[in-house]
This record gives sequence, structure tokens and C-alpha cells, in this order.
Amino acid sequence: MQADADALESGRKLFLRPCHFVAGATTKAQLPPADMPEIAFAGRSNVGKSSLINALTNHKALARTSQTPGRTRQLNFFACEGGVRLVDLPGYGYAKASKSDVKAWTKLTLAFLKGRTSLKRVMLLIDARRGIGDKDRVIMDIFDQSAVSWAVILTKMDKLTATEQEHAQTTSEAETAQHVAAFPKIFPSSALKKQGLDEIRAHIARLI
Ligand SMILES: Nc1nc2c(ncn2[C@@H]2O[C@H](COP(=O)(O)OP(=O)(O)O)[C@@H](O)[C@H]2O)c(=O)[nH]1
Ligand SMILES: [Mg+2]
Repeated sequence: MQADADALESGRKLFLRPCHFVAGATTKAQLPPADMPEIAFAGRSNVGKSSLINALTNHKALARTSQTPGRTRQLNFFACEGGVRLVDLPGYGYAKASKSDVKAWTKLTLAFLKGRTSLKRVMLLIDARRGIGDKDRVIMDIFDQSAVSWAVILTKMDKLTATEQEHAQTTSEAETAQHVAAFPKIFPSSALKKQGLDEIRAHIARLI
């Protein structure tokens, strides 16, 4: 369809121009002003958030990858000159974190999700090998209650066989469809193989 072709082209163009780090916020006062459309990325630590942000923006090390898991507690903002700001939210579910982990997913993250007028969508990353887990379900409920609209991205699809990919996609899509605030289609991706990126870029371009 022409509309799809147009969105793919807009998505491609959106990330042709450079992105740069603007802020790492640990307090509300450090949040940049809500003056630009924003897309946030959420997920368990190690799910591949930083890798995906780098792949989407055609940067090698815009977001830092493979940091000590569970230690990133700040909201990192990246401004893309094409006209969007990407937000790398703190990862949750790190096994060695305390049991109040989700609470510690920081008041700031929750405040951000609930009160950010510029936030167009949260992309919830799910490791395709693990599928949606209980910790992800807690976050989905938080999104639903926060009235943010969200969409699921399956990461690390390259680690799965074709049959496993199919299964991961069907089961995640069926569960996501139960949530009214969720976008019904999910996005399979591999940052490593640079797969599924055009569709995610097009999705973002449509929202801003
Ligand atoms: N095979 C594969 N590995 C990936 C992919 N994306 C990320 N990883 C690896 O997963 C680990 C965590 O990635 P990172 O982006 O730091 O995750 P984050 O904690 O969610 O930001 C790193 O070792 C990455 O190299 C992918 O698409 N395919
Ligand atoms: Mg990261």
C-alpha cells in the first residue's frame, strides 16, 4: 500500500540525521522540557534496549550497551535531529536486584509515564527467547493504568529458529491483544542482524 511505503520512507528519513545524548535524568528536575515528541523504550535489563536504540538511529554507541545489568537507574534522553526524542527507560527485573524491584523501577519512571504530555508511545521490549514474563506483565498493567499507549517489540529474533520465531510472535501477539492500550501488532526485530528496524522506524514516524 502507498500509505505503508510513505511511512517506511518517513521512518527512514527520520533517522538519517544524527541523534545525540541530551540528558540522563535521575530526578524530575533533570527531565528535559516536554517540547518534542518522545518515544520511550522499556524492558527487562539485558533485553536489548540500548542495542535497539543504536540500531534504529544508525549509531554504534549512542546508548551504552552491556553495562552492568540492573545498574542503569536513570532515564536517558536522545534527541534526533529528524524530529523525535528517544527515551531509554531504566531496565527492570534484574535477578540480583531487591524484591521491591518494580517499585525501585523508580518513582521517576512512573511519574514520567503518567505525566509526560510529549510521550507518544512506549515500546515494550520482550526477549523473543523468553517471551512475556510476569515482570513484564506487571509493567503492562502499569502502562494500562498510566494511560500510555504502548507496543511490543520482540528482540534478538536472530537467536530463534524459524519455527520458534513464529511461535514467539503468535503467543506474544495474542497476549498483547488483551490490552486495550496496546498496539495490536507486534514488531519482531534483531538489532544484531538489523532486522525489523524499518517497520519500527515507520511506526515511530507515524506517531510524531
Ligand atoms: N543475538 C543478539 N544479541 C543482542 C541483540 N540485541 C542485544 N543483544 C545483546 O544482549 C545484551 C544486552 O544488550 P543491551 O542492548 O545492553 O540491553 P539493555 O540492558 O536492554 O540495554 C548484549 O550482550 C547485546 O550484545 C540482538 O538483536 N541479537
Ligand atoms: Mg541499556
